[in-house]
Amino acid sequence: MKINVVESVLKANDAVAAENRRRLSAAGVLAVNVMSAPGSGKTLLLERTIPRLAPERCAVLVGDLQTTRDAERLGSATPLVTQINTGTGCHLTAPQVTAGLDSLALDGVRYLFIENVGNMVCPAGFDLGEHRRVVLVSVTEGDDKVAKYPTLFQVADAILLTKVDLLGVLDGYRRERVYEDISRINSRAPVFEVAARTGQGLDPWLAWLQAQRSA
Ligand SMILES: Nc1nc2c(ncn2[C@@H]2O[C@H](COP(=O)(O)OP(=O)(O)O)[C@@H](O)[C@H]2O)c(=O)[nH]1
Ligand SMILES: [Mg+2]
Repeated sequence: MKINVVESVLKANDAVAAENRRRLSAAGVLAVNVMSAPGSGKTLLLERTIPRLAPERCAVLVGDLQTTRDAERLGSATPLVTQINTGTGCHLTAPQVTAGLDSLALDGVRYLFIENVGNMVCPAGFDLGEHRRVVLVSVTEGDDKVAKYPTLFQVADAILLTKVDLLGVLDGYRRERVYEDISRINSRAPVFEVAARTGQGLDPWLAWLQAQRSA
C-alpha cells in the first residue's frame, strides 16, 4: 500500500522563503528578521534605528496577533510599514512576508526589517527569506532566558541585550551569566548591549547593520 505523506509545512515554507530571499537580493535589499519575546524592545529599537540609517531606505513588516499599534509607532520613522496580523499564529511565515512585500514599494529601499511576532520559541523554525536573524533579550526578562530558550539564540546572527539603561535597578542580574550561556549556545553571533530609550550602544549595532549590507 502506498502511503501518502504531506511533505512538511516547513518544506513548503522554505520554498517560499527562498523565493522571498531571491526577490529581496535582486532588489538590493538586506532583510533582517528581528525576533524576541513580547516586550523586549523590538519596536522601539527599530523606531530609533531607522532614522539613523536613513528612513527613505528602510521598510518594515511587523507581525502581531492583533492590532496595528506597532505599525502606527513605526510610521513616524518610515512610511514604508506594513502590519501583518497573524490571528492566532505565534510566528510569521514566508507566504505572509511575500504578501507584505507585495504591499511595499521597495525601489531605493536598502534595509527591510521584519519584526516577528513576540515569541521565544516558534519564530526560530520558520525561514522568512531574510538574510540575517537578530535576537533581542532584555535585561528585565532576567539573566536565565538564553539558557532556558536556546533555540532562538542558536539561529541568531547577532544578539542584542536590550534595556541596559535599567541594569542599575535590577537586583541580582548577572550579566556574565548571559554571556556564558550565549558562548555555549552560539559563539559566532556578536552581542550588542543597547538601550534604545537613551541611545546607548546604538552605534556598534548600526555599524554591524551597514557591514551586513556591504557583505
Ligand atoms: N527603559 C527602557 N525601556 C525600553 C527600552 N526599549 C523598549 N522599552 C520599553 O519596553 C516596552 C516594550 O517595548 P517594545 O518596543 O514595544 O517591545 P516589543 O514588544 O519587543 O516590540 C515599551 O514600554 C518600551 O518603551 C529601553 O531601551 N529602555
Ligand atoms: Mg513590537
